[in-house]
Amino acid sequence: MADTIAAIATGSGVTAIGIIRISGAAAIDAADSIFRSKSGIKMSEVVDRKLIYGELLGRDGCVIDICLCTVSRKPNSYTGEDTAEFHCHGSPVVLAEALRALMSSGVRQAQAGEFTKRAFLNGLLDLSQAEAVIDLIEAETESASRNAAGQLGGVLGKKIEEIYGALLHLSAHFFAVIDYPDEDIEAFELKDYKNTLAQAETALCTLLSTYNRGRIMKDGVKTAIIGRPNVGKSSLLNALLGYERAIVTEHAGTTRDTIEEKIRLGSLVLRLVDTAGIREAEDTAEKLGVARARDAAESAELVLAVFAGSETLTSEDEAVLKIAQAGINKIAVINKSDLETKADVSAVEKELGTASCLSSLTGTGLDALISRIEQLFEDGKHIPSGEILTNMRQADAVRRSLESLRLAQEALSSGVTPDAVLTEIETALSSLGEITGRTAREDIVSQIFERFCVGK
Ligand SMILES: Nc1nc2c(ncn2[C@@H]2O[C@H](COP(=O)(O)OP(=O)(O)OP(=O)(O)O)[C@@H](O)[C@H]2O)c(=O)[nH]1
Ligand SMILES: [Mg+2]
Repeated sequence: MADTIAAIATGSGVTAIGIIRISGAAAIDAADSIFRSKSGIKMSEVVDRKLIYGELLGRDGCVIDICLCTVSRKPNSYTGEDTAEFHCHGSPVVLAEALRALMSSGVRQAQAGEFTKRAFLNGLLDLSQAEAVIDLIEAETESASRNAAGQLGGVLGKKIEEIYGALLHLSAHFFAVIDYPDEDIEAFELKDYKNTLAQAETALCTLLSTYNRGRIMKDGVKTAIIGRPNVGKSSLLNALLGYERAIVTEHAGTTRDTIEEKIRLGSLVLRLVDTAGIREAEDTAEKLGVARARDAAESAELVLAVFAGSETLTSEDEAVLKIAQAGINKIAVINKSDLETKADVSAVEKELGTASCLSSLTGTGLDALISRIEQLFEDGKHIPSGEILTNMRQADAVRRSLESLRLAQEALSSGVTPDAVLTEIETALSSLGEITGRTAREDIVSQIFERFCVGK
């Protein structure tokens, strides 16, 4: 039997309410060991999910808080085990002392994600739902939180299980045909098989096609701000952030290293990366900085190529144009619009399309740039409810499953023996099972829960 664990479930620091969770066979006895209800009733005698008012006791038996306690017995609890919760005043000192008192009654400190891991191991959540818990906690936008809530409710797991079920049925039939060739089992209905495989492929393709939006929704849009020195890249970063994050000076070559900051634009999160000015650098540090700037542009979802409108274009600007052209999404920014325009804006627009003219100094034109970025990445304001794939591990499993399904279809069409088709279907099933946790390896499951916070 798993041992009994406890943790402070609420955030560190002073809060209005602080919650301590306990889970395991000894949870309710442990709760009774540090709690004295006002009415005199023991928590072991209280019905599930009823809040009981009383005194919380420290290791020396003295009262350390007046709080509420509730219990939920297995299997009707978050973890599927007996659980107890204290709702205390949110003093870190009180919570830490209560936890120590629990430890001295034989309960141990929970590891990161251990409550949710127990819920998964006890079959209350599948792995996609467990992963949605952390996605929900970490969601930075409304879309991301709604999608995670849908997945916590089982939307993704259900979708995967439907495909899994159809393939499993197919596989069982193949096995029967191979293992009992003389039995009266429905003959190979090739057309049905092809249909099932094609339907599974379409469903997985549709799911995988949501991953790009999902990745952006979860991790934000990596946005590289590039340009030659002194065009106002750091000023643009600061203007977008609304505070002086990066050092700005009139000297070319001020920014040496990349600087990354997140901002929220409506339903979008941008991971802005300010970079060193692109030029033939003399010293090693600047050379490395320029290399990092190029790397940032290469790996970015969006490149903001900044030019100084107040100066004529240079060969360094040409280099920036080339780098930006290779980007997946790019917007030319003609900065310093508060000064007289000397740059050949049409030359920039010929390469990168309509430019956004703005002044990082005065803020003019900044809102228009922000709207453009939002339009580029927002999906018609559609708020998802769990149908968007946001997780790299899950996307990879879908990809591998699709690959196996394609091989299975090829094998079926080319008329090879049924066992070759079956092998591919089995591989596809195994990959799909990783998403819900049917077939996920133990080390991978452990890795997933290590990402959680303690107390969840
Ligand atoms: N007039 C005007 N000056 C600006 C504007 N944006 C930036 N500047 C000035 O341009 C100079 C360079 O700005 P930075 O933001 O440091 O330029 P940078 O591209 O980050 O430069 P490096 O880090 O050296 O590559 C500073 O003196 C800024 O005050 C603008 O919109 N208008
Ligand atoms: Mg700079």
